Amino acid sequence: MRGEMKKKGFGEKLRALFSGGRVDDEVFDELEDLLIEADIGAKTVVELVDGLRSDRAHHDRMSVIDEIRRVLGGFLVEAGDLFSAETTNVFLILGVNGVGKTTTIAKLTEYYRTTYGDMGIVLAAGDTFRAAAVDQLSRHGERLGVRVVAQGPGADPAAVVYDALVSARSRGDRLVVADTAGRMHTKANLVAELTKIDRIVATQAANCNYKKLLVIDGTTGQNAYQQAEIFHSAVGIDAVVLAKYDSTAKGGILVQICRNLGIPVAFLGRGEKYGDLDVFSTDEYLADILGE
Ligand SMILES: Nc1nc2c(ncn2[C@@H]2O[C@H](COP(=O)(O)OP(=O)(O)O)[C@@H](O)[C@H]2O)c(=O)[nH]1
Ligand SMILES: [Mg+2]
Repeated sequence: MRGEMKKKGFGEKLRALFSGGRVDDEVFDELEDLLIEADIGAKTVVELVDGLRSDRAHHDRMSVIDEIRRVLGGFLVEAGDLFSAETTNVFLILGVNGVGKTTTIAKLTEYYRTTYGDMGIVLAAGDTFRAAAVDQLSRHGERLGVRVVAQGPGADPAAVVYDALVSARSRGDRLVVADTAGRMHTKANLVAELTKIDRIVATQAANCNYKKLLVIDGTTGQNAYQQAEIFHSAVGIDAVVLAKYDSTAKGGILVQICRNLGIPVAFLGRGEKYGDLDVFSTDEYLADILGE
């Protein structure tokens, strides 16, 4: 797989860096560059490498990797299980156009159905901006055998989510997963749209387990961080899903998101098939990016 090879690249570069047996300032400079390239964030990288430089104990590859693992592991946060068996769950799926929201919704449906059995899932076609978006979600719903609640093009997304919630309640469904448009025409506009939909859904879902999941595109690096900042300050994000992790070496952005914004990570999207979604595990993720 192309993505696997790229990701291994980081671990392999680390290995190459220490292959000469010497660990001097130049090696640490190159390590700094490598970590910056991986989108871990300048602040974390400088602290980490300064720490390594000043501690004479870190003079071989394994001790350096262990220290990187320890430091990054201290910043990454697992979201854990977002689903509540006690009540109706409403998951609002947010993110800018093209990051992988609709695909993630299909994968989440598959994941929760597999994990909790047939507890009743309904999808809300809240991306009402493009007719094609409703069709795309409807096709997933058909294939997965779950209901999709939709209204006409241009409908108010909050009204669609509300309909889906009412319908879920009347049928005893336990999970509503709602798509959104995430148009990034202007930041002010996006924030206004987000706060409106959040306010309405929060009111309607007052007794529900209401979670806001932000999908980010793993191939976009620093851009994904800026999106997380905007969405988090607008509505408060409960957890991040890193999509397209199969085709990127840029997964380091999660360190910045966890550390600076305090948002935990729920899932990694690793492909376009329904099963290509992994629950985020700090240990597995670090083993993956460090190539160990
Ligand atoms: N390789 C890969 N492609 C993905 C993944 N998630 C989504 N995509 C693709 O990214 C494109 C945009 O996805 P979509 O779900 O429509 O994004 P949305 O606009 O945010 O709803 C589609 O071509 C998807 O097949 C993933 O985890 N890995
Ligand atoms: Mg979509």
